[in-house]
Amino acid sequence: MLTTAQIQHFRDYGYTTAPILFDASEIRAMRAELERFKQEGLGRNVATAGDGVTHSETEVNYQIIPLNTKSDLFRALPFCPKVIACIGQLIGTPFVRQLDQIFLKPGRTGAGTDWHQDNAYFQATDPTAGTALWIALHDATLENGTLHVLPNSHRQQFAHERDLSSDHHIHMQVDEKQAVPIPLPAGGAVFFNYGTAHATKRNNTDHERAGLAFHFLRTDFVAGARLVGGAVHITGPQATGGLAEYGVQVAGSWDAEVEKLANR
Ligand SMILES: O=C(O)CCC(=O)C(=O)O
Repeated sequence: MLTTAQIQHFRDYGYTTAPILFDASEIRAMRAELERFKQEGLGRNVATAGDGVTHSETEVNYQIIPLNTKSDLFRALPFCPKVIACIGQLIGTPFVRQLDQIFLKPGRTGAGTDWHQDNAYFQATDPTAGTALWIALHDATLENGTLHVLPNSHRQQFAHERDLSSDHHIHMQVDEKQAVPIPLPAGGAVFFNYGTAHATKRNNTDHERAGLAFHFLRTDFVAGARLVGGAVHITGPQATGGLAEYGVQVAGSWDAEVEKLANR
């Protein structure tokens, strides 16, 4: 559960951090899945050579999306009790899981994901009814390009245009002096609402860094939003523990999925 101060920070500035959300065995399990994704080639490099089309041969922003179709572990994560508790504290209940993805930045060649507000994609009528949960799968530092946010930016809607360093992203202009970097140990997390402008930076180290991102939206805002990634009911009367959406009971499986993968 988040403290009153963490929740208040989210309300006041549009984001809050939880430096130890996942423990060492959970991180081992998540990284084991990441390794499998890499080996099986389940992601793709979305970085382009400045024209928004031609894939870069020198920069890599390796995006794996969606995750729930590729991994029982990541399918189970939004139903994990501590995740449900935190999301409910921040945006209220009931809520759905909207999107799940990983951005992997290889050492030296890893490219950032440029500044944007998620609500420029999702178009929820109130951006504060949704939140991202961004989890550091490796220690995330200034040097390897951790997540940066623009405090208070959720109070304003910024114009976006196509980001020509990616094959599908959009981006916005930001005064970098106002930006706040969020260094985190592996297993730490940042929650930021759909209106909070954020970016990651290039990885200037020899080691890879990955960020795991989920997006959650209050159920009463689903009808008015662009549902990129679909909607899985996590809490509320329409929630079936994943049965309705996936055909199997997913809620309650997090610990067993972690156990299966953590000591591989
Ligand atoms: O991890 C990244 O590079 C970008 C994450 C992000 O922008 C998002 O999840 O909205």
